[in-house]
This record gives sequence, structure tokens and C-alpha cells, in this order.
Amino acid sequence: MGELATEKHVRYILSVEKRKDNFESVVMEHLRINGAYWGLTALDLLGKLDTVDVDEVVSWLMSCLHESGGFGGNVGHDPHILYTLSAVQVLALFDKLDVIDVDKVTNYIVSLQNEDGSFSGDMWGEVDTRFSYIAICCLSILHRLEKIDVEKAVKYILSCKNMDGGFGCTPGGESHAGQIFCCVGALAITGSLDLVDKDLLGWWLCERQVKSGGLNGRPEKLPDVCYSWWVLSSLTMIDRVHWISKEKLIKFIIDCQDTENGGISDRPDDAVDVFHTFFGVAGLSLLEYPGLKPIDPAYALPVDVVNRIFFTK
Ligand code: GRG
Ligand code: ZN
Repeated sequence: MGELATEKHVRYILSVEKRKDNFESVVMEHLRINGAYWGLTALDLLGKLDTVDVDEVVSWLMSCLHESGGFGGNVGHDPHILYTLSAVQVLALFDKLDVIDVDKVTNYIVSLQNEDGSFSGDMWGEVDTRFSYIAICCLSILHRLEKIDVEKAVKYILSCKNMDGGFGCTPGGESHAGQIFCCVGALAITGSLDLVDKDLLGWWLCERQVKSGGLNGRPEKLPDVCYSWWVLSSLTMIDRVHWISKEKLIKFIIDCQDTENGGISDRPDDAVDVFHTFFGVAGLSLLEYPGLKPIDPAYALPVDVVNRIFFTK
């Protein structure tokens, strides 16, 4: 089996973070804060976060902050809970959470909780279990979880649980590995994992591994490196990682590398991007691939960063 081309991936991520005029950055323009989180977290897992100019990133990040307390995806863009979590995660990576007005960001997130316990993504109101996870993860990092109605939030997430053990984006929505990560992650952070049928969900999740060793996001779909995160982090949180073949999944991820120019793609021989590079490296970290920092499956941040958030204040 080939090996992880660490140096090449570091160079690839640094080049994407810097370049502002290539195809990927144009496509990613509105997602720049998310891109920063993917790239910088991958760099940290690879042990190379110190190659980044912290002040430059933090000052750009702060220019995406709105009066409302939410962050936009880039300078001049509307605030959304999706970007607010990425911003908070990047600040946590750099141990710079003290640059934000925590109460203001908290109020923005609190304002998005609905009467039934669900969360909207922004002022326009779309509801999705992704936003429940984001609100819970973000407030937990800010030590402000008690500012929302956690009991109602958990009840709403459970109302999105299906007969197959999985979770969807709203009640009755089809089970999808991405939504399962969100629901299981939110339940893990709120200490509610006992409400999950771990064997039933574990069975659905481990069936996501296909012949090539890769994981898909739902039955009959193609494998994709990002599910090495969505599925594997969920299996880790419910203690069922041993239900898939770790070796075969490692091989699948390694086969998705561009060994010449760095970066990881969704499937072998496809074009690389920073999203799949992060999820490939994060998956390998969960698989305890040598030389990588361990990542926390619920917070999607390196374990040492999570420990610093909860054990040093
Ligand atoms: C902190 C890691 C982290 C995440 C923040 C935004 C978010 C919370 C979670 C997103 C969860 C999610 C829904 C992931 C799925 C993304 C994805 C690959 C969707 C593709 O779905 P389809 O149906 O593709 O287009 P398939 O693979 O089913 O063919
Ligand atoms: Zn993908």
C-alpha cells in the first residue's frame, strides 16, 4: 500500500489558502470561511499549523463578522450559522477565542432556535439537523450551552430518527450519513448518546463500506472520501468502528491522493479539493494512521484543541 504524502498535502493546502484567483477559490468564494476551517484543521492534524500567519487569518476572519454576531462566508457576505461555527473552530485552533464578543455570538445562535427546539440556519428560516449540531457544537466551544433549550433541541433531533436507526435533516427525512454525524455529534456533546440504538445505527453505518473499502453516504450510492468522516466519526462516537475494515478504508483514502501535486479527491483519479483533503486526513486520523494528531469525532477539532477548551479554563 502507498503512504500518505504528507509534505505534498501540506504544500497543496498552503497554496489553496493563499491563492485567490484560481478555479477552486472562485467556486469556493462564498465558502471561504469553511475552506479555511477545512484547510487549517487538516494542517494542524498534519502537524504544520505553525506555517500559517495567525494574525493575517484572524484579522480576515474578524472582517467577516456581522453586527448581528454571526459570521458571513467571506467579507461582505450575509451571516449564517454554518460560517459562524467554522469561524469559531478556526479561532479555537489558534487559541484566539478571546478576540470575539462571546455573548454577542451566543445571542446570534440563541436567536435561531425555534419553538419546537429545532434551529434555522439564518434569518430566512431553513431548518435542518445540521443547524442543530452547529448550534450545539458552537455554544459548547463557547461554554454557553445553557443559553439554549437543550432538552427541546435533543427532542427535535430524536424526532428526526428513522426506523433504520439513522437520522435525516427534518422529521421523516431519509437517513443520510452527513445528517447522522450531525445528530450523533449533537447527542454526544449534550451527553445524550444513551438515546441512540447503537447496534441498529452501527449496522446501518457499517453497511456503508463497499468492495473498494470506501464508504458511501446511503445505500446504492458511490463511495466518497468525505464519508470516511461522516460515517467513521459516527461509528467512533457509538463505539462500533471495529464493525468495518480499517485496513481497506485506509487503502481507499490513500488511493484518492494526488501523489504528484498533493491533495485528496472524493474517489480515485478525480480532481482534488480542500474539502476532501480535510476529510481524508481526518478519516485517517480517526483510523489512527501514524504521524497524525488524533481528532475528536464530535467537535471535528484536534483532541489537544478540545482539551485546551475544556480543561484549561
Ligand atoms: C464541523 C465537520 C463539521 C461539519 C459542520 C455542515 C455540517 C456541520 C455538516 C454537513 C453534514 C452533511 C449533510 C454532509 C453530507 C455532505 C454531502 C457529501 C452531501 C452529498 O449528498 P448527495 O446526496 O451525495 O449529493 P451522495 O453521496 O448521497 O450521492
Ligand atoms: Zn464527498
